[in-house]
Amino acid sequence: PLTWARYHRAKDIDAYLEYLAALEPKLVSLITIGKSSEGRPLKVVKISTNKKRSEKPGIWIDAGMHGREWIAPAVALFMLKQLVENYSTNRAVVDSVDWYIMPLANPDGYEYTHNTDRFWRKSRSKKNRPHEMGRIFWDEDERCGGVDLNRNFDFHWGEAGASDNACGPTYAGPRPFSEPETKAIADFILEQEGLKAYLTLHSYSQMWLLPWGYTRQIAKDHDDLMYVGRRAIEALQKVHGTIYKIGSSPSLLYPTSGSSDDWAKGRAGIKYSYTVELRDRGTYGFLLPGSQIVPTGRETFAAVKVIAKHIAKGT
Ligand code: 0X9
Ligand code: ZN
Repeated sequence: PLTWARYHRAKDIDAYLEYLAALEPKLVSLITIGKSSEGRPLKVVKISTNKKRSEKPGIWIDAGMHGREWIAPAVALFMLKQLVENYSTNRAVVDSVDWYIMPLANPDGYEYTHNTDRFWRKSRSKKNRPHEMGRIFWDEDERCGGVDLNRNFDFHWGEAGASDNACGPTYAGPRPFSEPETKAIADFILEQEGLKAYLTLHSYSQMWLLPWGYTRQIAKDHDDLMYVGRRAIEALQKVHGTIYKIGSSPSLLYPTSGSSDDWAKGRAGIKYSYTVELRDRGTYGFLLPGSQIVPTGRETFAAVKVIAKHIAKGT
């Protein structure tokens, strides 16, 4: 059965989004922002108490850019549940902020991890190498399709920490925004006014990462991002004692370029841009048991509410 203790397939996730929209039509709108390489709809849930043009600050959250990181879409869904089904408890953040949540940014990669290769990371676009037209491949994988969506954004694309090897897991793609998924996200984000926070949910390692990823230099407003991020992980820790590290990607992990967090800040001008690496720290890694969905959802939502309340104050 569909429960919060299990990870769900793309079609069941979509069905839940439809359910939420039907449950609270005044609050929830479902927006299809494009189609994946394999033709799946790319869906964003907008939660807003005013349907018309809004003066409110906005927060964007995407999840599942990497197929194998199953906890991320599950946490995005859990937050949607809190915002919509438990609206009365979370009024403060629903009424003061417009929420844009995309639970499944890479539906093709996600489905591929369910039916073929549990550790697939990239999109599932097919490669077109003109000189290979007509060639018969040994098997599906020999073609080395797929692009790392988190290396495909048009900001310092193809520099440090991205691969130009189409067979590698961090392949940046043939050009920036070669993938319909990244292009759709970027176009949609640029159309919105008033976005003040950008969050992208990944796993694993329990880290709250802030720009820049492409350089070791700190952002001009690094202190603001650290201050708000610290308060977020403090709130997170209060729920179940889970400890997060905070800092930039080069200082805690490794540098990467063409990543969505850098693009959101550097190109889209969204001040509070973070990559959240959810549970755990490696005990289960990508195979985090479904029994951890609810606790991970609870603690992450506590942190996200700190960010939402902060942007609601208008600073
Ligand atoms: O490498 C990534 O894309 C992210 N880690 S993951 O294990 N989920 O793949 C980290 C990205 C952090 N952001 C930047 N470095 N810009
Ligand atoms: Zn990831």
